[in-house]
Amino acid sequence: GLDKFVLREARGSSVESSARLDRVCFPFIRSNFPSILVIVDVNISFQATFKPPKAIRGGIQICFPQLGSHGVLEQHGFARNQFWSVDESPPPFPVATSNCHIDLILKSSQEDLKIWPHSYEFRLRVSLSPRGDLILTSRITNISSDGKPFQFTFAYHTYFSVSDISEVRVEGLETLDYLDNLQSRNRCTEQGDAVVFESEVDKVYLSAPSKIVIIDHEKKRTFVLRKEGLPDVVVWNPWGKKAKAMPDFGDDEYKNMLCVGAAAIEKPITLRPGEEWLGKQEISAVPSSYSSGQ
Ligand code: TA6
Repeated sequence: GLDKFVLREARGSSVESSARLDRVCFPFIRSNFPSILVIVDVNISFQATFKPPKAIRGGIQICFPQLGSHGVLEQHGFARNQFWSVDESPPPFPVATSNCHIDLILKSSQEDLKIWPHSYEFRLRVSLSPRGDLILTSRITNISSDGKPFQFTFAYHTYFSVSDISEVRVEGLETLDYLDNLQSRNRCTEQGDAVVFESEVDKVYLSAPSKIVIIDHEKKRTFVLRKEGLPDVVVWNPWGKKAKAMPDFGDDEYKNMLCVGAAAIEKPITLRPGEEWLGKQEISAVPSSYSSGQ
């Protein structure tokens, strides 16, 4: 429950009853266990704008009901730019989650309905497991009374903090098909025995396995990302030229970040009235002796 946590803005004060989600999620610190932040270690740009309605460059952005600019809505949809409320009495969870959690809720506002005319309830549970894994579970319900289904795409756009992008290796995506956003979303196939980074990357890997590992050799650390209900994986690094063009991102910050996030993009989710969808992402950080076969 809320009393077990201190939720902090990245460089601001504690959040009490409502908050913008990109501010709430990270850093996310259990009051009697402040090293959680170090364990999870997501990246927030030093140039990030903390003033609404601009989304903060970093953390884990909740992209709903659209990822990127592929649709009529603003980039990554409106959910990441909204104020969410603490959900005091969420309905029972269909999957087991840790006792150490907070529930947040977003409902369609009159403003949202003008641009996306579908009534929804979006419940997000942010949990920490006893060993420090960070688990995000989203439940989205179609509560329309018009009898109509709606469709959406979704991503946990996760900025990992890495020591040197050129030394990072991502395993689990090799040989998969992907949509390349740098080539008009052309469908291509990944070659090689892991994904490594030498230039700008902006890809959506399709039908990815439920476990992806991000190996940071220099920090001797591996992030393990596990997912459910989210077939795709977004991978993004802007590299130098794009970084320079982004006002809320330092010129060299691309060297120390990598976005890898569970997503549902290629095949949008369809929800009929009364239906609920669940999408989960879990991140663990383990020492680098870890091998992806474990
Ligand atoms: O990774 C998908 C993507 O849409 C990229 O094309 C890039 O724009 C990135 O997200 C960052 O999005 P943001 O809106 O945070 O600048």
